[in-house]
Amino acid sequence: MLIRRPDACKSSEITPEQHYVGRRKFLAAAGVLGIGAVAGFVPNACAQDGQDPQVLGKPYGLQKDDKPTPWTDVTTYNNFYEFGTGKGDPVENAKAFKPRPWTVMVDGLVAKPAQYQLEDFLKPLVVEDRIYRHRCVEAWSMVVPWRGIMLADVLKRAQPTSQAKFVELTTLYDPQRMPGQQRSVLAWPYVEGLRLDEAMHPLTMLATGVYGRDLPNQNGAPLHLIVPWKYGFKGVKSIVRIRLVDRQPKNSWNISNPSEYGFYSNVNPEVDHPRWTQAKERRIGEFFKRPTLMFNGYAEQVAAMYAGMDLRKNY
Ligand SMILES: Nc1nc2c(c(=O)[nH]1)N[C@H]1C(S)=C(S)[C@@H](COP(=O)(O)O)O[C@H]1N2
Ligand SMILES: [Mo]
Repeated sequence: MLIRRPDACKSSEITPEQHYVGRRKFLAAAGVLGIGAVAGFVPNACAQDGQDPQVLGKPYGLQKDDKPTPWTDVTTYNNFYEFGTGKGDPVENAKAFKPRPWTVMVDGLVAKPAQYQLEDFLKPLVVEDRIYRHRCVEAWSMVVPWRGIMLADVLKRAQPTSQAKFVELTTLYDPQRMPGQQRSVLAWPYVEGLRLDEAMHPLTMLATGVYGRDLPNQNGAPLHLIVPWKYGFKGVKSIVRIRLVDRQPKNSWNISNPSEYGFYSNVNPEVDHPRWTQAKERRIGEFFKRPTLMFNGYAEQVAAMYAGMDLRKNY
């Protein structure tokens, strides 16, 4: 199989098969299938350090014409208000941010609450590369090769009690290190929540990387929640606390503007934002708009969780 690389990119040691399945899976798949059985995505942008970004991982819910959004777009077009409200602000203003050392607290209604150093938090858990669709509430979208752990594995380790019904996830609060927090654009720290079944869903990830690399600061290093059937703002960045609670948590966007941002925030082309349509989206890097899909294309996997709920009321 031929992999064409942009000339400016150095070739790397990885094989085409590894592009597709990721290193760990590759070893297993190579044994079972024989090498060379699968097609790979061609990396379509060069990383700033001159190495190829690796499109690793298994695609989840991708449509026929979905291709990974170039590394450069994924890492320079960001929403991260702690580092400014412009799309280009986070990559500039988060340069000096140090996401190590980092501590994560898992507490609330669990049998085993604990505060972890990031390395200990991650060490026993399975890391996977997964390509997901990503839809922002602002009607643009991307396709992103994330690397990360499953939130379900984190929760199982903590052992939620029978009273636990929701999970609340919180960004670091440190206005010195996150200068955007010196202005009251949002209720800081940024908080998001999921119902326990949503948090336990096998698609729900905590990203630790993208394109096979450690997560850049602007993408929410070192831990960024990824819930691919919901609008991007549910995906709280730079998480320091995961708390199990018995009531629906208050989420930052809902606090600042309840009529525009609900708790569920499921991608739904039939429920418009009060100020714009959600029926279509602009894929970053493309000119023509695409129709938005129910649950961002993940209906088959997640619709059952919302059976019987009025999704206009629970927006
Ligand atoms: N702490 C925090 N998390 C955040 C945000 C933010 O401003 N602060 N923005 C959200 C929004 S609106 C989106 S679309 C995604 C963007 O993630 P990305 O930059 O990795 O694509 O992060 C979400 N998580
Ligand atoms: Mo967003």
